[in-house]
Amino acid sequence: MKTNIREQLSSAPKMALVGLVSVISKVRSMKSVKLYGYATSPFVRKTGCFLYYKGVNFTHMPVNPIAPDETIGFTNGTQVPVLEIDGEWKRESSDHAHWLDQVFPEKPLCPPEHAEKIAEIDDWISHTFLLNIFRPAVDGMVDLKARFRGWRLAALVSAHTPLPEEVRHMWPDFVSKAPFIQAMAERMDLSESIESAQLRIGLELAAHIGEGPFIGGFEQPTMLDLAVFPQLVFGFMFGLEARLSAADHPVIKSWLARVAEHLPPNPTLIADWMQIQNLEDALS
Ligand SMILES: N[C@@H](CCC(=O)N[C@@H](CS)C(=O)NCC(=O)O)C(=O)O
Repeated sequence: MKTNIREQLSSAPKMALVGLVSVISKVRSMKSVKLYGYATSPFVRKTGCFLYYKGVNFTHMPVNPIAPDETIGFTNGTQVPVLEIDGEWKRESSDHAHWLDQVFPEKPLCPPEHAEKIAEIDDWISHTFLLNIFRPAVDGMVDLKARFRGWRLAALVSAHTPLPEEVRHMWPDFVSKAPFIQAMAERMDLSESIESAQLRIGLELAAHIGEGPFIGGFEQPTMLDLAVFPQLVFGFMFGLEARLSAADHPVIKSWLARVAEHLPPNPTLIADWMQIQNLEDALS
């Protein structure tokens, strides 16, 4: 018994040293990760969800859309999201998924064995699903409902980077006239009505989920699920829509519940104190 205690006592400093060394090496291997952007951008929310899903510690660096130079001047551009890892930075949200997989291989966003199928569906997400989110802005936020939406978006931006009152008032017009939105308009089929485009894209999404459990029939979430999910819940959680309309489709509703299990309760980057409704309530 005595020997045991003595042995234990003599090994205690060694164990403490081993613990200390492992803490030091963890701290050393910790990367500095920053995500620059405003959370009203679907592309910023997408990269945000990549980081949340992987469990990577990161700092959200809010960018003021009317003064982007203050934060992302180092890129010589105005486009968000910008992901920075240990001082190196990249634009383009889909490229972020591949970069994150290289730096943090656990929980791959694009498992190599599925890369081809993922690239194909990601193309639909970028050029159809995400593009269509900007359709109301392209059509001009002219009716009162659309203007309320625009004002709420301005309030959400203001929660992080306060905008002057006049700017908030004019936000729906600013958004509609933004050059990048005008450029998107050129890639849209404006002959299809908003309602019919929304319905068609919703059905296409349900087809991509199919039997699931995740988009493309994959067993684990990938960059595809994380690109779509935050867009479908954002409006409901933050006061842009009263009901979670995406959950009207049973396939999409159960998929939303499955993806939600892999993310924090607020996966959108918008400050918690701006949240109006809980996703749990809509999915239960
Ligand atoms: N293909 C890019 C699109 C990013 C994008 O369009 N970002 C918009 C915000 S939603 C933006 O930064 N617009 C301002 C600008 O381009 O000057 C991506 O996937 O990251």
